[in-house]
Amino acid sequence: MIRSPLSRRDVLFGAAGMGLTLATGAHAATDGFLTAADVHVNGYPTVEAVRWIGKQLEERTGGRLRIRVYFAGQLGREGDTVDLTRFGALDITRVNFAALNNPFPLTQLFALPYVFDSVDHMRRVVDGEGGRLVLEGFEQRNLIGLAIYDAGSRSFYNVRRAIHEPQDLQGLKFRVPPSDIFLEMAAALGAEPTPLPFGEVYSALQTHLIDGAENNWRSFQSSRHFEVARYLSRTEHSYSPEALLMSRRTFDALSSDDRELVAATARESVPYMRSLWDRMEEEARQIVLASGVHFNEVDRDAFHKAAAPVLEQYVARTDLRQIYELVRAAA
Ligand code: BDP
Repeated sequence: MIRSPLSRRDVLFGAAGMGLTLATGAHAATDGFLTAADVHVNGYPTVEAVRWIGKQLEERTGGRLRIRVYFAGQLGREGDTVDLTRFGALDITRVNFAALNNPFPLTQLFALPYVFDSVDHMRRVVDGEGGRLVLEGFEQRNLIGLAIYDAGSRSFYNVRRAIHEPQDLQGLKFRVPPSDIFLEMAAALGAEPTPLPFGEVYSALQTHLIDGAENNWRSFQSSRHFEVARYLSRTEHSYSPEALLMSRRTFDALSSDDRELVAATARESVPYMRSLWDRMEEEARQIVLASGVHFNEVDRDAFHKAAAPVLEQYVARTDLRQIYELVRAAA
């Protein structure tokens, strides 16, 4: 079940309280627990991957370092958890690149429409120099980029009709994550974009505030959006990955051995997360299709063409050029 997300005020108020207990540094310094946030439900691959890191840390430090994961948006929207982490009120957050696009421009490239050709292409890029550059970029803003996880590809789903070509999106309101790229992309494809937090999409579909949204198989299923939106069209327009971020304040308060251990364990969690992802994505696909959701292929070329101006506008930017060249080289 979807929990209603905390209001911004609740989050900031709560954060102030947490901040007081953290005034001298990381949680780990006081009770051994690092706190981590995720908007996904218990059992989602990102939630499980962070739990896995916690278990490894616990074993390898004899219980000195552990992680407590607050899932299902208990600590608020993704953007809010990023702020809490920057200020050191939260130790770790896992968010999608879409939630980082506006405040952290280097994250934009990986969220662009049709910038990757496949999951393998995206994995090669995030594992290489391109991923490293993006992760390092967070340091200027008081965050440590621990890992990039992946999230498959995103496709459009809605309550009204099958989408075959971009013009079928016309007149329909689609929820997009709070990212200018997603807004521009949905508009370029002909939809009416409505930015909303992930936790509000289910009720927005039910009340017809929106006609649809877009996401990957696993999120479509675990959020139960598929119970309301019965048309899923395979646009695969974005492979926007996931970021695992740590508060720089927490990281700096660790001993240098612990810093190395945390960074290495987070890197090791990537293949673990991917094995969970591949299995759960397939399970989600089967659950959705067995429920009778109408699934259709689209005119891929027409979607590429309609989204191309958004891609071109971003890759022309000098700060994104180097990463774009790495993406093309790995294609
Ligand atoms: C999911 C991401 C999650 C985002 C969500 C969204 O895993 O982090 O919050 O999409 O669309 O795929 O907001």
